[in-house]
Amino acid sequence: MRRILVAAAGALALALGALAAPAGAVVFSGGPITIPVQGNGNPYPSQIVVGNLTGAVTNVTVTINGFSHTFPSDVRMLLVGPSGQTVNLMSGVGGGTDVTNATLVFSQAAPGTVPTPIVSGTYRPTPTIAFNGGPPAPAGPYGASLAIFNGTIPNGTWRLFVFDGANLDSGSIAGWSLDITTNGPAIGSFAPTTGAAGTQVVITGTNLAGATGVSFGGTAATQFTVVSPTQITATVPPGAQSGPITVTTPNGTATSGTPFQTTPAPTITALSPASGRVGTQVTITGTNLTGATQVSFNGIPATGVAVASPTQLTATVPTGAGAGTVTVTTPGGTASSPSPFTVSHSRRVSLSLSRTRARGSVTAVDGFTKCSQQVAVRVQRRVSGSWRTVGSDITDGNGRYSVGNVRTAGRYRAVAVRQTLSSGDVCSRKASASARQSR
Ligand SMILES: [Ca+2]
Repeated sequence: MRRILVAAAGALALALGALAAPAGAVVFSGGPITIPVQGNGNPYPSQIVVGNLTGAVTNVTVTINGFSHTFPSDVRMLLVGPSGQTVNLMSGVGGGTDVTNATLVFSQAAPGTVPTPIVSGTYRPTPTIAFNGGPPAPAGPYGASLAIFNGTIPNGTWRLFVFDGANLDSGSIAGWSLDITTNGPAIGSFAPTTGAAGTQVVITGTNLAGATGVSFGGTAATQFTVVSPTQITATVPPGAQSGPITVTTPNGTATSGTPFQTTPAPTITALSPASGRVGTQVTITGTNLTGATQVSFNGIPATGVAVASPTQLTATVPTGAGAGTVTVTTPGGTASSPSPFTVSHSRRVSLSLSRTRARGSVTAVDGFTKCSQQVAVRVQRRVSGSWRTVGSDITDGNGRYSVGNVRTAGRYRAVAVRQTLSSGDVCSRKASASARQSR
């Protein structure tokens, strides 16, 4: 229904969209509004609740979608921000020419105002007459520039009051939205999304410049680098639990929408047995052992590692291992045993007798040379049913010993005595086969 006959058909909805929203703008959408023949729109106002933005507003654009009316100059639109600032977006504009399903973007940076007749486009607010809607719309005077919102806090309820100021002719709005840009930080994404302490994480977002702090699950990162206003690299701190990442700048604190998952550090609580030879299978009990990539005995990688459960794994004492701390390395870190594992080293002792001397060597079966070199050897003769030491020596760098005093006829043997080294390694006692000296 039109009060004035106009030949033109409804304006074409031209998608001009020349002014893209600034980088980092966040869009919030509101629902449809019915515009009656005369009076307040329904709802009055239409509301958009904005939350979780940081910092202060630096730009707001408003989009009116699906605007239709048979006499658009009847329409008044007032936007009210959460702190009470107002902008008369469009009142008394468009004359009597039908507008059908137009998209009107209000941006203070647009070059022009809403034209008559109305076509889709991006425009500055165009209040050609006063907004004189009643409560609950606030009383005037009203702002005419969207810059009035700059510097305000964006979070809260934004209200759009629409009403029809003249009889006859009605219309509708399909929906509306706010594109809000702030100077506050925001986190868009981060990678990787899981990791252990020490993992470097790339955080991508906006307004990250000047960051003074980064945290993972509430634990402050001690190392982070602001690469650019849109990127920070940060290292997951020790002890961090799974949880959101935050970035704090002088303009606020951004919180990631999803948690960073930390890989928990492993622990070792017990070794069973706590001592043994090379080749012994040891059961290691602890926590967070899943995914163990290496088990070491005093720095020597174990063989036969098998993870039975998150709290238990087995490993075999490797050749070359000495006494010392057992470590388990998982993606979450490296755990050390609370007490050392003791390695006992089996030995072989050879003996040959000349007319005057007993000679031979000590060999560590597992190759652990500290149990063959510089170790004590006693040479003994069998006397009246027991072994009596006739001489002793310390082996040389090749494990060899040499003892005199074997001229007396009888049975002899050489004994490498049990020794516990300062490292905790145990060199097992071993006697050679006996040999006979005959005169
Ligand atoms: Ca009307």
